[in-house]
Amino acid sequence: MTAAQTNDPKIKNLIEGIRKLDVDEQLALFYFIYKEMGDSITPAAPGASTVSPAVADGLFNQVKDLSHEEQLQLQRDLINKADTVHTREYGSMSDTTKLLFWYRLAQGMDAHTIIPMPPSYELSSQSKELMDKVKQLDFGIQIEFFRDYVAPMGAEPKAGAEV
Ligand code: 45D
Repeated sequence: MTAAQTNDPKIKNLIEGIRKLDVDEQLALFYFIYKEMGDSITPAAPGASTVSPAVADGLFNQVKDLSHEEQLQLQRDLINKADTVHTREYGSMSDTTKLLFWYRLAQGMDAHTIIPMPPSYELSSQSKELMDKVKQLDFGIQIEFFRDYVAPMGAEPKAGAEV
């Protein structure tokens, strides 16, 4: 379920820049952005009415039970749009629910139920530049940017009851 993508050129350029990074670097950058945003992400945000916490948690709980290596692979699969049971389930979620799912993953990393970042991981200078640009966006635009970034990830859900 992918809503219309923004036409805001600032957001488009940023997303294009990020998608050019390799998958692991995208994951790392996304985590650093999460860290940077910290407490400004609150589940009581304006779009909260279009979010399905039970759906996000349903997928999150499945991921939590995987091995660390499988958890990392699943996140790579989402970015690579690989077609798996999990990425199809992801693809069936609303865009804001996808965002909540990523937020849960990041929280899970902090709680060590999800594979954490290697402690010495350093962002490339290219990623740091992108991060600075994200930081300069107004909060509302940042949210729009995140939503557009995570919306096309994963795979299309199959028709009918099949997942
Ligand atoms: O070994 O309206 C590497 C809601 C290297 C509410 C790695 C919201 C190799 C409703 C690949 C780096 C809250 C949903 C390992 C709004 C290696 C609403 C691992 C807002 C281990 C607006 C890297 C939600 C890994 C928002 C595992 C704004 C990286 C949510 C994982 C924002 C990175 C969420 C992850 C963000 C990043 C989540 C999981 C920014 C997640 C970022």
